[in-house]
Amino acid sequence: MEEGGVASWRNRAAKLFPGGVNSPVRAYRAVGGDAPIMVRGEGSNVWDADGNRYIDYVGAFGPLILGHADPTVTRAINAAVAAGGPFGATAPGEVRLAEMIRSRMPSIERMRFVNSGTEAAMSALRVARAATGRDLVIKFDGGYHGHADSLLVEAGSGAATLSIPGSAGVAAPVAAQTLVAEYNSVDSVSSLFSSNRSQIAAVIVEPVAANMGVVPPVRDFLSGLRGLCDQNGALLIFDEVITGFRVAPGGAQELFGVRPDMTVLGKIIGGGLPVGAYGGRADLLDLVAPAGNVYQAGTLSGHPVVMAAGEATLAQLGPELYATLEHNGEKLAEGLKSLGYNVARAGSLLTVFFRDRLPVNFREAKRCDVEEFAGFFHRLRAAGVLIPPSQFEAWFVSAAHDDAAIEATLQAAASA
Ligand code: KE4
Repeated sequence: MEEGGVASWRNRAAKLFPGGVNSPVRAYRAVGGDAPIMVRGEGSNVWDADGNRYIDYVGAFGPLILGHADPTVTRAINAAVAAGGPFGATAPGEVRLAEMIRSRMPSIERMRFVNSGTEAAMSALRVARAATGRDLVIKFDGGYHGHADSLLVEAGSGAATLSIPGSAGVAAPVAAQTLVAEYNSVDSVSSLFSSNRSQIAAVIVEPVAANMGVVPPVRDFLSGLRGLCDQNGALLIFDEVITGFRVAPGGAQELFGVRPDMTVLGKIIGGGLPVGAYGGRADLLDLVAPAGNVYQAGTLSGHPVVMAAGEATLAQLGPELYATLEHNGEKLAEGLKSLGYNVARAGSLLTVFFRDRLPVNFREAKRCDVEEFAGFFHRLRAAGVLIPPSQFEAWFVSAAHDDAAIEATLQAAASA
């Protein structure tokens, strides 16, 4: 066990990192209370530095579809580490993992590995601008695609369609290149295309929104985006960093039968190690250096250990695994509903929303009672169940959450 308890580690971290964390959501600002210090994970459980065990629905925010410390993934990582590298050169693991991805997502004819979802999303937008010669892109209010400047924007006020910076440090002219539409509203996208004719390079969308809480696409939303992009000469980019290989073997694009021009991936394809990838039509990816003139590079892109973890993960994602994920997700969601909670679910992703009706967009999601959510969060935590510390995140159910874990979760929720 690491030396020192939670308080000691938290104090040391507070002196080193902004807010004491290496990613904001971990600081628990949305729910209050003391952020945890985790030291071990196994299956569906995590332990903090004081030895407290939790049933974990954070799952590192998505990568751990098999649960913590999957033995096969761990063995693959250990073997890859022992083999040396990275090499600053292509290695077989990149080829094997890319072939696995392409076999499951045929829209990804060619791809490039990077080291985070952020890198993947910003690179895909760069390709889209190069391919179309246009500068503007459309994202959705409540959609999150990493922290690249052009994606940290908020909807302009009122009629103004130009966005304003969503973070300090984002230059206004950069923010103005991104237009913000309303999720599940094809009309809001259509009007942006009409008022910005021939200027929009791409629409980037989470095919199942998971960063406003889980908000599935309404009928004809995704196909409507496909049609608008085709009519207006723009590219459709699916951000499948969360949904990829989770909501179906071929991701949301298989589940909903809509083929994007490019796809952004992350999380699961790295088996818990730092990864991202963007890919799609061959003619688009061949614009990327050194094949083309869109520059993008990365010292550790395609890292052999990351590729081995991703390969060992995807290799286990077969029909039985998806049946288990669906069983686990459904059992948990139906159990929570029977306790009176309002639950949105997409496979093994779910969110308990504290409002009378399930939201269909971020404007509605923001009307949730976040105070009530915070109370629910802390009562579950006290009962040994850890969910993401924000109303606007998804619970990540893994294949390792067996019936006992789910029943214990429901017992905790019954009195939360
Ligand atoms: P990363 O750069 O964090 O690897 O990926 C960014 C990203 C891109 N696209 C989608 C749909 C995402 O959900 C993310 C990152 N997800 C958040 C959780 N909602 C990561 C958690 C965090 O920021 O610490």
